[in-house]
Amino acid sequence: MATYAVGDLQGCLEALQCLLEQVAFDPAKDRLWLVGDLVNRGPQSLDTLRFLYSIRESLVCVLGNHDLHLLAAGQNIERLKKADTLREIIEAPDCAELLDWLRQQKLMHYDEQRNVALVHAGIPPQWSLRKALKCAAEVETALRDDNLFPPYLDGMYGNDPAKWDNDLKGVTRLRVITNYFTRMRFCTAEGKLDLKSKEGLDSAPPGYKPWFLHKERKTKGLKIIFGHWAALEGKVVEAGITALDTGCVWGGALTMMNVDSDERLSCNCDEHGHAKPPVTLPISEPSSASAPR
Ligand SMILES: [Mn+2]
Repeated sequence: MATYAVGDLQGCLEALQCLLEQVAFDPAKDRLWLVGDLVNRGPQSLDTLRFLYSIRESLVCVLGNHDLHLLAAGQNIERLKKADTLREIIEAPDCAELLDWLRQQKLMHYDEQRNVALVHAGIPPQWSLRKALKCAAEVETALRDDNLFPPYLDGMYGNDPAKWDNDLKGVTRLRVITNYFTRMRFCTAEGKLDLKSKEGLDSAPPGYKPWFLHKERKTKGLKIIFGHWAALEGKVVEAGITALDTGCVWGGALTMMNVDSDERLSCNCDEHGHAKPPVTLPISEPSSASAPR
């Protein structure tokens, strides 16, 4: 029995299948942790969701911003934007079943035995593990509650307020929690968010740092696995912190790690998010030759 964590899928089902084959993943014995952003932008959002649903008993899944956007579009299709590739899901005959399952997923998973947390974007520096779990649970409760679900999705969008305050109430409170767990990259030591910069470590606005690099961060000692930030290319040198989004949907790769050994493997993708045929070295054929798929 092995436990693997995989980066943002964004509808790149071929790459996921390629990695599961490489480790001979057995849903009856093995476990797969997903950092969220299961769908959108990539080529096979509906098929990806259907596949994950079929092995749901073997999954631990936290929600990303694109997954929440899908849930919101499921309530109101007008929310779909031009770049979204989610319409096929909304119009599928099994949409309700798939989104009902998605709604039950968490914002944060904590494995006590391993002392590992799984989140989509991160945990703000000013929150302890306990605080983070409490706040995640507030959103998870709203997601599962038929009365709270629609107003939560309505009020979820937006960048303000930029910073947590214990006195925040209602949908505003849930919006800040959601932004921390699913959209954060750079923030101040006090947790004030900058949601505009999306590039690498050196693109921090003055006074801001990547959420995991603040000296005062209260979750030091906890292992944290996250996705969302493709520009990091999976390269983070900070004790306990593992970045798994290597941009498969943007012509990068899908990365998977064994949660216990930290061993990583990846599947390269083309610019449309399709898995590239495995490269065999030494290359004896012209590099332009691509095997028919
Ligand atoms: Mn994301």
